[in-house]
Amino acid sequence: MSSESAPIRQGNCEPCESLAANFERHIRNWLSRDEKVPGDLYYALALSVKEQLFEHWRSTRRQDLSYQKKQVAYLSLEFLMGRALGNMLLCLDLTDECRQSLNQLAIDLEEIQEQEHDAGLGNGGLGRLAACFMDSCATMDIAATGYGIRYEYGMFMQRIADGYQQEMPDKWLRMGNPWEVRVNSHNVNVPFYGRTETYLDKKRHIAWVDTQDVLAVAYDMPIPGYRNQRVNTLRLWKAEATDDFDLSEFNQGDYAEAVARKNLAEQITMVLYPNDASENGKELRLRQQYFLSSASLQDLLKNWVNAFGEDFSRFAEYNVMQLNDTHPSIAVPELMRLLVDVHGLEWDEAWDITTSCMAYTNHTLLPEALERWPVRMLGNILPRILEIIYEINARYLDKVAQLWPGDHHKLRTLSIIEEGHEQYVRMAYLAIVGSFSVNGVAGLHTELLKQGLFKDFYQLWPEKFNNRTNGVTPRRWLAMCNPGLSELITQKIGDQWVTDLPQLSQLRQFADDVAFVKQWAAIKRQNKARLARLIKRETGVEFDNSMLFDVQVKRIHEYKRQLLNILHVIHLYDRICRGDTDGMVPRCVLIGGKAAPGYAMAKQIIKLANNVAHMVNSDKNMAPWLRMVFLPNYNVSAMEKIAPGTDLSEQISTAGKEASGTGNMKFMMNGALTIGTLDGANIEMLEEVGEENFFLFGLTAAEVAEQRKDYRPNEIINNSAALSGVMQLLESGHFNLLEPGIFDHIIGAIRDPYDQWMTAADFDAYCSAQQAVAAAYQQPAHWYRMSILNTAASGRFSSDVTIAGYRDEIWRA
Ligand code: 26Q
Repeated sequence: MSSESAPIRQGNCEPCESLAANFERHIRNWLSRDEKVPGDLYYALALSVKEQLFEHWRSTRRQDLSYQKKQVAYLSLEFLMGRALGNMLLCLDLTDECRQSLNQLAIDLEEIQEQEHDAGLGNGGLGRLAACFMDSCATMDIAATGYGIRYEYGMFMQRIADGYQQEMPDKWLRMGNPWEVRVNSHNVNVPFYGRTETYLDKKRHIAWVDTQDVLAVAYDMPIPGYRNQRVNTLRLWKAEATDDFDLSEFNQGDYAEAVARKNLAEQITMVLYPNDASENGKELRLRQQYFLSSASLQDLLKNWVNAFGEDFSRFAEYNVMQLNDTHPSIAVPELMRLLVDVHGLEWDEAWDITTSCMAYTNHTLLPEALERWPVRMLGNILPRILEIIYEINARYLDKVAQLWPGDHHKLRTLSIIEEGHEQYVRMAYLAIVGSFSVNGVAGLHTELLKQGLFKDFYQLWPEKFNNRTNGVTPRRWLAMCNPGLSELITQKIGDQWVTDLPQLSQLRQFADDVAFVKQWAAIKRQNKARLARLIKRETGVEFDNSMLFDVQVKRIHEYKRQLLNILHVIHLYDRICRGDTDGMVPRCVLIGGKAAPGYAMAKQIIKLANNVAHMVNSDKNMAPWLRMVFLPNYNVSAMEKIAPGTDLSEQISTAGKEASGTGNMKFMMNGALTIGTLDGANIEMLEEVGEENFFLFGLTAAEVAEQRKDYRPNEIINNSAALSGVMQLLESGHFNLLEPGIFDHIIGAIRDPYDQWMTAADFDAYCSAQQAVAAAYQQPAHWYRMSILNTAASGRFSSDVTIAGYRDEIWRA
């Protein structure tokens, strides 16, 4: 390869021009104007940085297309990339050079970075995980391609009006996207609708005919590894109308109408569904899923055929597809269709290949979030795919019947098709049957899958099941977002931690070093000041960085229990009103996150947070003790300022409900302490850092399951002075004096014996843990010692560690 002898320094490969020269050329030629607007400067800089990548991007592509390595395809409906510029500069080691060149023009790099619009092509954890994985694969020299959708509108922008969430469209491409490259040569057609026909030549074939095809156009984004020479690709598909769309209408003279109708095809990639937990069953969503799956698999098969012709015997040796939840699981029957109908393989051979290539990651334990598609809808949109699903199911149920002879109940419960008034395809079952690997995303989560949701499948195929605890990339989530702390760490232990995060354990030896602790504390204070500026700008509320910064940011969901956090704030408010401030610590509480637009209870929780914040902040007596804000429009770039500036991270989900969590890891890396339940990856964080450095409280998953049988929240409330006080304030309408009744549902939910999230059950334990937090924060040496030990113990939660597990145990790449 031509790149092998190139200098290690990727950004400066001769004979390429320097970044500075390239940047000037872009400003001069491309912008052709004299006054320098920040948005244009950002665009020019981004184009220059992209050009620095081209050579290695091309050589990576060329190398990978020769199949010296196994190719990983990460299929995901979401890639929550956030901003790219800072990360690109970091990976290319161009940050300092770039800052200097800009300074010469009297331009501030940070101000330019703020011009970039977040690529918010995901809802939350699952989408951001995909982005972290892309970074780790490139850094670890794994030949991985991310396949996703180029939504015109990403995750909605959240505004708060009168305390309520309002959704605004996120037209993230309005100013153009300097990072993407449209590659017309990779266009493929994706079929929809039509019907199937059987025909015979040498053997029986099935043809899917009279389809309405949609053109998938590839837009590639570069994914550079950290200071190596690999540049992987994130390939996002855009839907466009094909030219032969509805030709008949043309001929009838309806030219203009027919052209206008092409918009229907383009709808497919118009908008990201802003739902992060419940399945919503919309036809357009199914079309998105199939569009992504089909376009991506056609692309992979095309690459293969280009290299090896129609011989697929070694395809599975060189290809693996990781399914990010069931969202792209329609890829299982689609690969069967392409191999059997298009490439002429026999069913058994195709099934062997499919089940040797596909691997499925599950991200949820909530039964209501499991995807199912009505058979009727699927059969209408994708008739051939439905036939293939039936065939897969019939052959698989034969095996089930052999294992449990005569057990009709088993057949019914294990079938991919759910019977009933309306039939459904159970996508998780399809994914499990079609994959060689099924993984959960944290230890507890995987165990609960094996014992609960997927118990029968675990009996059938124990060898398929494995755990891969999530991780986050230390490049973005420490090196880039917290330069102060990064520099201090590097001074002490060198810079190898950036690609080998477990090395952070060396920080333990400095936990009692007075000078080091002082530096550590000073950096936290600066980061808190930076966060306070953001909060002031966005909300007008002032946070004082000598106070404890107590933060909960994540999607708003009942199981995540933002409500428990708010009830605690009300309790503090109640105590301050009564003059009971013994052992209290001055505290600033920050809550942020988006509610799914159709999730009424989540929206009420946002309203409650805002109303409580308003009461707290407008009461003079509170000022020395308590501040609270709801930060609007929480997203990736906000988290880059939030995590470094946080003292206390709230990870307080009902045990057994949060599959893993990944925000918890970002906070830990940046030296926040966690108050949390035994849920998801919290359990493993606690294991790493030790109970003495973690504020643990609440019921275990097993206790939650047990107590649910006889849960009496009203008794719990009556027996708790603290919670009674809180309920009294809430029920008296203290926080909604001019809006009577608006919190009745929330109050009802807390008192409901069927409250799935058992907020009341954990309230007292939570308050006690918060008192322990307050006590600890009053001893700075002790607090910062714990803070250092948390960062030092966060090495295992690097996505590099996670990806090493995927690579060695699943992909065998
Ligand atoms: C499904 C059907 C229709 C429309 C939307 C959806 C949909 C979309 C996104 C359902 C779920 C999601 C996202 C789920 C998610 O983010 N799960 C989180 O995944 C993280 C990464 O593994 C975990 O850390 C979190 O615990 C888990 O909640």
